[in-house]
Amino acid sequence: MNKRRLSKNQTRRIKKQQQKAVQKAGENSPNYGEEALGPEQKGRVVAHFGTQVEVEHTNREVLRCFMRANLEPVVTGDHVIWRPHEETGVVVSRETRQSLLSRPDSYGNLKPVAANVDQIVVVVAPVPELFSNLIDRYLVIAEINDISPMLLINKSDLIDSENCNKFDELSRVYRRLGYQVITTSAKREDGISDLRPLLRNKTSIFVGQSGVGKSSIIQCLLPEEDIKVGELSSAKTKGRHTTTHSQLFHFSDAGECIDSPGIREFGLWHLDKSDVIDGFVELSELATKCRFRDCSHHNEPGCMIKRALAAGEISTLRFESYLRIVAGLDDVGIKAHPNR
Ligand SMILES: Nc1nc2c(ncn2[C@@H]2O[C@H](COP(=O)(O)OP(=O)(O)OP(=O)(O)O)[C@@H](O)[C@H]2O)c(=O)[nH]1
Ligand SMILES: [Mg+2]
Ligand SMILES: [Zn+2]
Repeated sequence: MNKRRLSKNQTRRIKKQQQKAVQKAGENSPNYGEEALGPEQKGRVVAHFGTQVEVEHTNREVLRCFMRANLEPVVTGDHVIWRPHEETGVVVSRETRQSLLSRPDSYGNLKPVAANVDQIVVVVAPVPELFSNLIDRYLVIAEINDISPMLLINKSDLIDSENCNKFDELSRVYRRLGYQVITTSAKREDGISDLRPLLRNKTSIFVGQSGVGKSSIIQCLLPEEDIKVGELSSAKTKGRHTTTHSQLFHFSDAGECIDSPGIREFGLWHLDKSDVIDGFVELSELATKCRFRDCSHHNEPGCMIKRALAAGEISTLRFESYLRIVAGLDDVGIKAHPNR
């Protein structure tokens, strides 16, 4: 369950956005009469395209569905009730969510990304180069939504004597914090058998920058699926946003994974300072012990975080990352840039 409390302003803003989305979906809904629709059935949203969704129902059959007018927005991973209409269907209601992963877009609107997700797999690679503190931004989102994160370093075939220190350090820092870190090469199919058991019985979403190989890894896990991956040339550039919508796939034994579109930026403007510190597992507990309740952890006496830093008990990189995220919190509505 979501353990954080939203401020009144945040709640108001989210409500307003939802109303807008409901209105938009309603405008695009066909107006079928009750008698034209078949009986109610259960299903799960496996893909989301603007105002339509793909719903998987019995026998893993997938059907394009419209939304009933005035229905709250649904996203990939949602369990829904739908009613058939000729070759299509209409989603008439949404079941309660166990979790919801949302993140703000570059215009400051909070967008739901996927629902009923248990695990966030943050994928990074030597190419494209990692946005500054992107991993920590994802970890904050995961921690405050109570969705367990893991870190996946892909393209291990591109790790060489020049960049290996950086990736060793990354693994060390995050393992020390208790996070699972795994290394793969989708190209050589290395590490895939280590990854597979970590995804069993869970719904995992693969997230990260465009071009890091999210779809390629899912293709290795599910060779029978036909998943679109980026052109070879884009591996050398920043990536081209090959995946355009979140899509849910099943593993043959148990569990699901969701491929999601790569991101360009990742603002955290919708959070406040206390949310951010909650997302830094090694800082949140210490912060409660600082002498001053409103300690900014800069220069105050009795700051436990400063003390732990001096004793080498916490990573300077992570602390700097925390400060940078907090410093960018006031950029509400401004196009947030990850390198701030
Ligand atoms: N060398 C190498 N290249 C890889 C590896 N995994 C993926 N690639 C290449 O990286 C490029 C991008 O891969 P995708 O799987 O499309 O990346 P993505 O993260 O899904 O990108 P978006 O859908 O745009 O978010 C493609 O050219 C892949 O062939 C790997 O392990 N090693
Ligand atoms: Mg992709
Ligand atoms: Zn402090």
